[in-house]
Amino acid sequence: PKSTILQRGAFILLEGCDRTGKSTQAEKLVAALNQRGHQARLWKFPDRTTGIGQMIHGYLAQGKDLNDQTVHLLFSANRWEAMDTLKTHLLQGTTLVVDRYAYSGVAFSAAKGLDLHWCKQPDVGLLAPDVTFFLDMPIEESMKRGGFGDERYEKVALQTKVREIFHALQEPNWQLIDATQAIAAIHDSLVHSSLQVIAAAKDAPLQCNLWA
Ligand code: Z5A
Ligand code: MG
Repeated sequence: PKSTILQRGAFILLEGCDRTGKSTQAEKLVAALNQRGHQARLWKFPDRTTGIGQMIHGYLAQGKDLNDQTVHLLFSANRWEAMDTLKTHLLQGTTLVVDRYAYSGVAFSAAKGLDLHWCKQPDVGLLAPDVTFFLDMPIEESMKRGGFGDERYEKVALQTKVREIFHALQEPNWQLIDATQAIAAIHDSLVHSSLQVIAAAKDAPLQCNLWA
């Protein structure tokens, strides 16, 4: 008889510097997975819809001043407040395509000068992704794309440091993606890899051990 044990969804993360196409790809990936009969949904960090998310939005987009440590902890709290919901989705068999996560949190705060080890601590023990697609390209190239320059962190020197820190944070389950490729080419390779990750994750336990 067929097993009645529910198979969990996969935690698929897209990370990278600004304008590397994370949101474009995340949306397309969710649609492609759903089309293939996998239940998938998009989750974006920061989640600007919560109270904490609104404080983050005020800082990023409206020039509200907060010190670097406070902002860092707000981004982390914005992930922790989502954990129960994310776990429920995964355990119900929904694959989550997540647009930015703790790696962005550490990369931006450490680029501003906070200690790297300190930066990682508040996120220790979060759900760990099954795969991280790291969309990477030279900052000079991404700057040519639409929208760059609208928010607080969109400056070349800072973005260059952020990119270096992302590279230093790479883990064995990261897949480096050349983000200068055409949207369709990147999409095809993300779908291909994601189907493999979904198949491998479905019988594996949830990992609540980020950086632990
Ligand atoms: N932040 C933080 O400090 N700490 C944290 O813990 C977290 C985040 C989670 C807001 O994030 C800021 O928060 C961000 C990091 C910091 N810093 N900044 N600035 P956000 O995720 O809300 O940022 P965003 O506004 O969504 O932009 P983005 O993520 O930088 O862009 P993207 O999602 O990578 O790219 P996109 O929107 O898909 O594409 C950008 C443009 O390029 C668009 O016109 C596309 O049509 C075009 N595009 C996309 N792909 C291609 C290809 N392949 N070729 C050509 N053109 C393309
Ligand atoms: Mg985005």
